[in-house]
Amino acid sequence: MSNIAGRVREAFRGDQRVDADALIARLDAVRRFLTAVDGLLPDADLVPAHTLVERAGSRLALSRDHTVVALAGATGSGKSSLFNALAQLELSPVGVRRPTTGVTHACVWGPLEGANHLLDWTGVLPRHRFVRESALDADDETALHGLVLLDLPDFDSVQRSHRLEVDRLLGLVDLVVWVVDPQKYADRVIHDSYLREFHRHRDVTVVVLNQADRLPPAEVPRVLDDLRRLLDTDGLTGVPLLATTAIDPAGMVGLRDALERTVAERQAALRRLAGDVDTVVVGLDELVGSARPAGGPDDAAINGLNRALAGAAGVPAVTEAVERAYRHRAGAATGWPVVRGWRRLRPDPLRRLHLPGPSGDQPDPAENLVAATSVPDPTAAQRSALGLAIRAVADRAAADLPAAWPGAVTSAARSRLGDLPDALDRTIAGTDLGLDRRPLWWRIVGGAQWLVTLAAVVGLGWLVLGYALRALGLPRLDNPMVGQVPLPTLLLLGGLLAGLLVAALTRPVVRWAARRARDRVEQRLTARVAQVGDEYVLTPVRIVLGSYAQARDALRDAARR
Ligand SMILES: Nc1nc2c(ncn2[C@@H]2O[C@H](COP(=O)(O)OP(=O)(O)OP(=O)(O)O)[C@@H](O)[C@H]2O)c(=O)[nH]1
Ligand SMILES: [Mg+2]
Repeated sequence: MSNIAGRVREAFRGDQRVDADALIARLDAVRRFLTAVDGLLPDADLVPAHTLVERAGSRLALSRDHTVVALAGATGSGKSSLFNALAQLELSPVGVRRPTTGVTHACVWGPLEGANHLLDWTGVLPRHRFVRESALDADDETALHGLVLLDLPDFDSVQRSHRLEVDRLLGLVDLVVWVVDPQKYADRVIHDSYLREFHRHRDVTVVVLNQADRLPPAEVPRVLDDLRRLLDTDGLTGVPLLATTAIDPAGMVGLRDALERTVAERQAALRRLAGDVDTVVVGLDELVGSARPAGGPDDAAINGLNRALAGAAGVPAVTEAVERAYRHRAGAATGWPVVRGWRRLRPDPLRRLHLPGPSGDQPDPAENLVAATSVPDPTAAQRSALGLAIRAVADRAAADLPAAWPGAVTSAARSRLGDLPDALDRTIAGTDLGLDRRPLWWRIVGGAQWLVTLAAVVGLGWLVLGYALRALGLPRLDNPMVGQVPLPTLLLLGGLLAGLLVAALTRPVVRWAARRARDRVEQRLTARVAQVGDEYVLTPVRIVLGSYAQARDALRDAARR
């Protein structure tokens, strides 16, 4: 048994007064509960709570100066006889043909006007409403002013409509007087189907053993004891139990007194609703329990989700392409100018993925709306890994929750699964890969490459010119010497060698920088993809966990008597 059920059960205190404001606060708590769990728990489990909120709202809005009391029992137990005896008028026909009463009759003590809305709400037809206010006995009846007494059909009827009518009214009235007779007081139907169900309404339950005159006087206490024992078994320990005789005014005194006290207290309506709240709270307790889940999905599950999202988003393909693109672009900027042009002929690896290509070569922003990139679609394995990771997030988040909740958490985690691919793609497309800027050192190395190449070209031109002059027999050029080597030769060979040397020295640096660019982009993309996971998977899960916490707190407030 959970804390809440325990608290509700312990809270029964016989004729303890119910504070109207406290009751309204409890009903508000039930309302808050329903708002918190709306759409998360099966509607069928919430029907009693919705019914309570609706009924209690109506009852409290109607007259609180009236007390609606129903006479309920098996056919022939004497409900109509008691009704007439209390009213001291023949209002509800009493008969030998069973069942006699087919529709509910009502008698109001005091003016009918105030009670009419209440009777409209209970659905008693106007032609079956009576007023017990006669000038002759006005004083005798004052003690019952405010009583609205209902004579119900039999609940064990051969007529199904009677039973439905009884069940409907038992859900609405403020106090029930269960009428049993010496023959049928131990019948299973009344105990199993009715009295036991009312054990949370002990303080608005009265049981009368009618037709007591049919028993030898010495037998009455024995039958009452037996009945008391049965009531104890029904969970109705302590409810008022009286013997009545409808055909003898002296045999009505005890019941009349009990009704006068009830009417004077004006507590029955509140107690009945308090009992209803107790019943509903205990019913809901199983759905909510008292678990205090961790603040949200745990870190290991979130890391797993982020890895799966990165896989499904194609982050490895993009980072790979970034590394290659870096090498490609750096090579084009710093490579040996003699072969640089040839490099440019090869496509940029990022362009192939429809990611920002070489500077100024941005993809069309309109493409960003849907399927912005051409990053390969996730494979079946990546898709199933993502499914599993989402499941793991939900399972871990719902691990401590009662059985009704994990389903809601899983649905929330998967609720935006359909939007994920586009969201991931847009994120990849919108992430700055940091390759737009041409680093200064590329330009310096590139400039150096041009210089040495220029030197080689000058040397070559010089040599060619020297050969040409010699071939034409013209005066020779004076080749300055650097050490043993003529300057043009030095320029040509030195330039070519220096170009190759710079290219060879730059290559490992480019590789290293490309790996760094790849790591940087990987970090950036992983963070962005994690944001998508947060928005599309974790946030819906947190919302459900928040609803759970609100529902649990609301139910705890509703349980507070
Ligand atoms: N001796 C005796 N007879 C009673 C008493 N109360 C009711 N009766 C008789 O029991 C029979 C049934 O009484 P009703 O008042 O019609 O019983 P009911 O519970 O209204 O029956 P339904 O309307 O069919 O559900 C009638 O013949 C009554 O006269 C009582 O206290 N003593
Ligand atoms: Mg009757």
